[in-house]
Amino acid sequence: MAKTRIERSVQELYADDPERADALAFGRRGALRGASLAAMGAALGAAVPFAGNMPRGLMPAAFAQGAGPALLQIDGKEPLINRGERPLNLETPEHLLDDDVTPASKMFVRNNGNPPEPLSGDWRAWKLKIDGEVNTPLEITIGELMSRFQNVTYQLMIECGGNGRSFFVPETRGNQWTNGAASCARWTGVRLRDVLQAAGLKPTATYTAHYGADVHLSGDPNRPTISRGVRLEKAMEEHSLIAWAMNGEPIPLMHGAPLRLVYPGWAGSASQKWLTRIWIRDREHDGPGMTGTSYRVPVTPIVPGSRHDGKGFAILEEMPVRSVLTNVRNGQRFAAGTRSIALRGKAWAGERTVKAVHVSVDYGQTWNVMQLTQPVNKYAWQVWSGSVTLPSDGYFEVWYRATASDDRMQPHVAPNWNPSGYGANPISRAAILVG
Ligand SMILES: Nc1nc2c(c(=O)[nH]1)N[C@H]1C(S)=C(S)[C@@H](COP(=O)(O)O)O[C@H]1N2
Ligand SMILES: [Mo]
Repeated sequence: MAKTRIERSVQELYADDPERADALAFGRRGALRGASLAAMGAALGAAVPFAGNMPRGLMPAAFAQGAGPALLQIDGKEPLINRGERPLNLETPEHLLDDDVTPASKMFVRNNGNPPEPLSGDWRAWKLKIDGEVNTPLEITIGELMSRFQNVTYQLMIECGGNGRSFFVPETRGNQWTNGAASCARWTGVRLRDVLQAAGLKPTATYTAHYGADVHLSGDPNRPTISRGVRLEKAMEEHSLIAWAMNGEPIPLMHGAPLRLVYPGWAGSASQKWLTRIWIRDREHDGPGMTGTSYRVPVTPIVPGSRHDGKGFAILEEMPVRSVLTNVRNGQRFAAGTRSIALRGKAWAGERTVKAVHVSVDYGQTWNVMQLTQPVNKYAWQVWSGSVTLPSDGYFEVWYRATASDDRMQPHVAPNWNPSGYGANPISRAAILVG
């Protein structure tokens, strides 16, 4: 009879040394059996009905998140996941992405520096400068933007380029986001292209460069916290906005009051908050956030964990396909005898639409097709829903994955490892316990 010695709890071992835990639990035959199966069940808190399908080399979802994340509550917000206080970075717990339109109270916060002081006086007097490769540089107030150009409202995704970063192996530097550095609020403003056309683009106009009023952590007023830009094609896209309102209200301070850019579907870092200046350049912008490995990804795969200066990398633009589960939390318990669970979530795919969401509760042997709404406009997320049936009580993992209109699907592991950790969108997983 094969013997498996488990010298410490499986859970402890997974936390400490996942590879060794895996080798011990799965043994040479690569399947959970005998004592290791019992130990796994004990650690997970229930029998594992689909243990035979449990893949070796993948940490059980119940262990993957470690201890519950630390929360932080700031004014006007629900408690969000604390990803650092200086600068302030808050992640939305996945289950708080359940609203069709993300309210300000649940929106993730990503700051590279310190937000400016709250405005006193009329926010409509805030000035935006447009200069560089234009015929008529503009200095225009929000009030003038409102009256001179067509006002539009769209529901738009803003997603941090590093969303999902914590799924990279090995770990990369940067905020260890899970899936919650994403929002989909209703933004009101004017099209950037209308304003650029009013300024008159010179034939040399190639790229935008954005500046905001937040303050570099060093305190140096002349040092931008972040200054990214986009190719002119994206700036001229009809959903690229200069926005002054979110969900029908003035933009909250943390989200860029009183004026910000919104470039939906692309890395959120281009969506400059506290916007003061758009410099039109005759070449690719080279401000902080545009060089080295910052918002840049390998064109051909590099060795995970290797050092790289970013030479030959491409600028991160469109975000990849991703899904979130919003009505069930990782680790949630259900009453004994529960055999059907309703599930609901969101999915989005950068520039594209999502064409399918699939859910598996047996480690990927069978996939259930979920229902999926159409986006309310381009760049809005889609709502998925459906139900799964369970054969018995026990420990299960809900795996959910979206497929984009170009047939790209969330992969089994975070793809294209890169030093700063962009674009990680592996199949998402939530542990559930029945009984
Ligand atoms: N001025 C300024 N704009 C900024 C940032 C910043 O630090 N300063 N962070 C960017 C990044 S990296 C992201 S992901 C989004 C986050 O927007 P939110 O904080 O409103 O959710 O804002 C972008 N705009
Ligand atoms: Mo970001």
